[in-house]
Order: sequence, then C-alpha cells, then structure tokens
Amino acid sequence: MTDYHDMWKELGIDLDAHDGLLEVLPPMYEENILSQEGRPGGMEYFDFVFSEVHGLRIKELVEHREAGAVVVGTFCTYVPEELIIAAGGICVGLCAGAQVAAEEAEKYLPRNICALIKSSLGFKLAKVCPYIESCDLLVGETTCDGKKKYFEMLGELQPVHIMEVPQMKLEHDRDLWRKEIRRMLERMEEMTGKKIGEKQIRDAIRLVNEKRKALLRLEELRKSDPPVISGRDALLIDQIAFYDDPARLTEKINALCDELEERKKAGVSIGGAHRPRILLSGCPMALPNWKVATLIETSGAVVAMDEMCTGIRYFDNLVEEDAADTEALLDNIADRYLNIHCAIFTPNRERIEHIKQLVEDYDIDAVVHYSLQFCDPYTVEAFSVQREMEKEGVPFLYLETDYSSEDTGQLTTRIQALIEMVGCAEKA
Ligand code: BJ8
Repeated sequence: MTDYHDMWKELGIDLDAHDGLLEVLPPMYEENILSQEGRPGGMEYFDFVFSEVHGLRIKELVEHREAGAVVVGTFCTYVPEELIIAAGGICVGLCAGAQVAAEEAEKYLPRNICALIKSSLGFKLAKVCPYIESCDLLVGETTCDGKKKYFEMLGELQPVHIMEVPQMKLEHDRDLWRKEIRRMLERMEEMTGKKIGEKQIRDAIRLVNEKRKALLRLEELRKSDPPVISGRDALLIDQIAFYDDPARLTEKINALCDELEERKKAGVSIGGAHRPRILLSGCPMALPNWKVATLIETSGAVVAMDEMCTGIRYFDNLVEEDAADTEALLDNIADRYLNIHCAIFTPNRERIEHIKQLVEDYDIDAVVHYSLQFCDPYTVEAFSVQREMEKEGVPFLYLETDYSSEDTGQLTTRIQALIEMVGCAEKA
C-alpha cells in the first residue's frame, strides 16, 4: 500500500480528519458493493479505482498540474467537460455523497438544505477532499437556488466560474446558453493562457462521446433479464465516470461489456433468476451514496435503470461531431447539454416522457422516485411523475431521504412492501 500522507499534506488536507474518513469507506464498500455475489470479473478495475479514490487518481492530478496543466471541478452534468479537456485540463465531479462535517457546514448554511450541498461544503470546510483542493477552478451553475448561494460562499475560498443555466428551453434560452458555452471557453483560455483551437475541441468531443457510447453500451446490457450486472455496480461505474481518466475508463467499460455479452450468451446472470425490475429516478447519488440502491437490491429486486445525473442523464445523447468550424462545434455542445432534463427546468415534460420510455424499454416493474430532503425541484416534480405513472399503471414509490442511516428501517419496510406487491402481481 502506497502512503500518500505527504501528498495530502501538500494539498492542505487535514490528515487526522481525512484518516478518519478513510477508515469509514472500506467497510461501507464491503457492505454495499463487495458483498454482492456473482459480480463480473471486469468490476475488478472499478474496485481498484475506488480503493485508490484519494490515492492514485489524486497523484495523477498532482502530476498533471506539475506538468503545467489545470484541474477543474464541477458540480453538475450541465457543465461541458469537453471545454475543460480541450483546454488540456482534467475535469473532476465534486458532488459529495456522504455526510461530513454537517455541524461545521451548518454555521454557514441553513439546516434545511439538501444533503448534497451541505456535504459538499462540509468536505471543503473539513479539508478532507483532495479533489477540491487539487482544483485550479471550480465551475458552478445557476441550477437550484441552494447551489447558487453555495457557490457564492465557495467563491470566497477558491476561484469559481458560474455558468448561467437557463430555466426554460425557448429560443432565447438557447441563445443565452450558447453564449454561456462561449464564455466558459474564454474562461478556460484566460486561465491557461492558451487559445483553444478547433482541433482540440473536436478531439475532446470525440473523447467524451466515446465515454458516453461505452456507458450507453453498458445500459443496453442492463435490459437483460435475468440481469447480467447489478444496479449497484452500474451506479458505481457512473459515479467513477465523473473523475476517472476518460480514455482509460472507456476501455475498461468496453472490456466489461464484452464480458457481459459473453455472460448473456452463456446464460450467466447475477442471482440467476428474474427479479422485479426497478427504475430509480430523481436526484443524483454521488459517491459513496449507495443507500437506496442497496436497500432495493437486498430486498430482492434489481435496479435495472437510473434516470438520474449519476445515471443516464449524464451520458444520454452525444455531441454531434459533424460541424464545419469552431462556432458550429460550440453550438453542438450547447445543444447536447440543453437536452438534459433536470427538474430545475420548467416545463419539464421531456423528463416525464423519458421516464415513460425507459419504463417501456427496460421492462420496468416499478418506479422508485428518490428525492433528497429539501430538494424542491425533484420533490415537487415527483408529484407529476407519480400522476403519470399512475395513469400508465406503473407502481410508484416516493422516497425522501438524506445521507444518514437513521431512516434505513423505515425505507426498507416501504421498499419491501413495493417489491412484494410487484412480485405478487407478476405471479397472478
Ligand atoms: S442537472 S440534478 S447535477 S442540478 S439535489 S443540489 S437540485 S437541491 S444536484 Fe443536479 Fe445538475 Fe440538475 Fe443533475 Fe439542488 Fe436538488 Fe440538492 Fe441537486
């Protein structure tokens, strides 16, 4: 085992608090991920990446910066990683999925703010995240109100660039968003002191599209029934996709998909039998948040699809590569990203249509809508999703939770009741 304490110290990490955090992660990983039976061999790479989450990948970031390049942190799937990569940078997702330093964060934020925002600030204040400490720039966005205000606070601690994400998708919203894409490109040029050319943008688009294609290939394999991969392993891969090297990750996902295709042909599955198929929809589940996915899968069902930003919302739709020049490439990037259907938009009918389509394509038995407590966009939109699912006759369960384990018993009871009901309906 390599000792990374000197590297963490250089980054300004609070070593004692960080050691405490690193003690908690392995048992969590064991309980939620490694304890699953029949996992494909290709998951070994992702287990390794997770085991080195604050080690080897951070070392790569440090070396990248030593070579004169930049690291940029993001908090939302609307931020185009292509522009960061085109500037020779590394893009890392920074949303936190574990409760850290909540009391400290509550000195600056109200108690009733979503766990994702509170924990992200907690990680920064407690100095336990080597990712955020490795960043030359943080890119925030005007999505939900909590995030907007959180980024103002973060701006007092580190350089922050804010992208204005519109809240509607009318023509003038598109115009604004295209301008924001150009403004972001200029910020990257200003920061690196280098002009970003057409070739760099084209190459970055291709690289990220390849990653998306690999993730979509994996999603296609999740249509298998009985399943060839668990929802938890698919979620883990999506979470890792936010910070791993894109080319290496693409290769490893494709190798895993080759293995899963072989498994499918040979009739090898995880668990060996049909199980109720659940679509998880709602707020993102940032690493290491596996709580709800684990409860669903240890209750006898499989998460067959995730309509979340740590799921298909992250990689659905490619950037159109066919474009005459830089301006057209930037328009294509803008168009692809504005085609993400987050609940901060109004109206957001496209998200509901997407969920309906996924229910059909993935032969879904029930939808579990997951909202983080105090997340207004998803909590309110859940009512529209529920109404639509009722119309379609799709069983629906609404869950509102946070990062604590206090409600595990109550969540388990509700999830088990849903799975039992779906199982009985299937037998009838
Ligand atoms: S595109 S889902 S990553 S905004 S959970 S912080 S919405 S109060 S994370 Fe999101 Fe971008 Fe949308 Fe995706 Fe606010 Fe809700 Fe908290 Fe949220």
